[in-house]
Amino acid sequence: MASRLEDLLQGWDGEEIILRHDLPTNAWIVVAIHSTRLGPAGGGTRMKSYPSLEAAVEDAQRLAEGMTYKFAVSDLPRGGGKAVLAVPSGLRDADRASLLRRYGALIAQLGGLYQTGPDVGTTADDMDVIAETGAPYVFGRTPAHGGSGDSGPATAVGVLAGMRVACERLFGAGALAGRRVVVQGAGSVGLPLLRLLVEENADVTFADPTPRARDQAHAELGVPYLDPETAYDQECDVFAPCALGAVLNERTIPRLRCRAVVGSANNQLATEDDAIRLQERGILYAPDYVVNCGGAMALLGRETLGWSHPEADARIAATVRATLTQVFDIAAAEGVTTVAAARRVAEARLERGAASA
Ligand code: NAD
Ligand code: PPY
Repeated sequence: MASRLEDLLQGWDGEEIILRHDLPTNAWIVVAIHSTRLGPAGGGTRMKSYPSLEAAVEDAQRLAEGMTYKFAVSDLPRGGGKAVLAVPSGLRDADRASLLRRYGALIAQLGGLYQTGPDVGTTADDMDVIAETGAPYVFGRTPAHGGSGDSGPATAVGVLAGMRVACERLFGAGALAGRRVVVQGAGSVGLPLLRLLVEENADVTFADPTPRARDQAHAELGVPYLDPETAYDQECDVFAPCALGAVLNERTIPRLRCRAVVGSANNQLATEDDAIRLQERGILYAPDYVVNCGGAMALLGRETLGWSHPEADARIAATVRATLTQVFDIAAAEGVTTVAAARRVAEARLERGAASA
């Protein structure tokens, strides 16, 4: 009988999985290349502890698939990939740095097949370390090391643009002033998103279980915070998941009291059925990869295409607006979920891009 790991590897529709055990730290390195139809695979490096190797492989696979669609809707010449460093809990700083250097050497060995950047659990400083051995295939280094730095603010620009489009659909006007928005997670995307929403005079609250993140956002912006457990139950116009994946599921969707979901988290839906659950509840869902492409666009645009910071922000807002409008139009005209509509838009661009490559 095939093991669960074999099932995951054999059942995946992506191109390649590179799996390496790092003996000195007992970590697993998983590089998932989902598609190179539009170009070399790009996607960040996630570092965290997983309950099992299988869970790490599955996460890398799902995240890499999301990157394929994200680049397709961003009209950037990259395919989808993602790496997971599944580390034992309590990894010491020196061990962490040496793992990152060995991981960089693996990226260099792949010779450009996979190009990385930050994701949950890694920062611009970590990209500097990975680039010591992994250059030139590392995006998002610190500005001091020649990179474009934290991609969170650029991602927030795209999420804000997505919220405007959703509000236009629901209320006939995209202005966010007075709109009640609940932001789940005040990290590298959530905090700059909160800043933008406060500038727009939105009526914002947020939740974050990490005291440092919560206190920073509250002290800087004066916005009220919620118990993270109650975030789903808040009556609001827009719920913005900016923390974890799989937060929209059969347990949370019945609790939601929002009109729309627009957030940055990758893989927000636990299963495909959750798109139908949202539709049945009349909640307008902005598919994650359509609205969270800002970080990827800024990293590649600023580091390989010569975009200035303001140019990147303008392109991100315009791209999210155009794609999300198209997705909502298809969903409304054909009665399909926004997830199915987004998939169709992305697949069409993949076909077109592959044909012209
Ligand atoms: P981050 O780690 O900087 O921030 C996440 C925050 O969420 C942390 O402050 C954490 O304490 C908080 N959090 C954890 N569990 C929570 C819960 N149950 N309720 C509320 N808050 C909780 O991560 P990030 O870079 O801001 O990314 C957030 C999400 O957006 C991730 O899913 C990431 O994959 C996705 N994303 C990020 C970018 C980017 O540019 N950073 C781009 C695309 C997608
Ligand atoms: C994401 O948007 O989830 C990313 O992983 C961003 C990214 C894109 C390209 C290289 C590295 C990171």
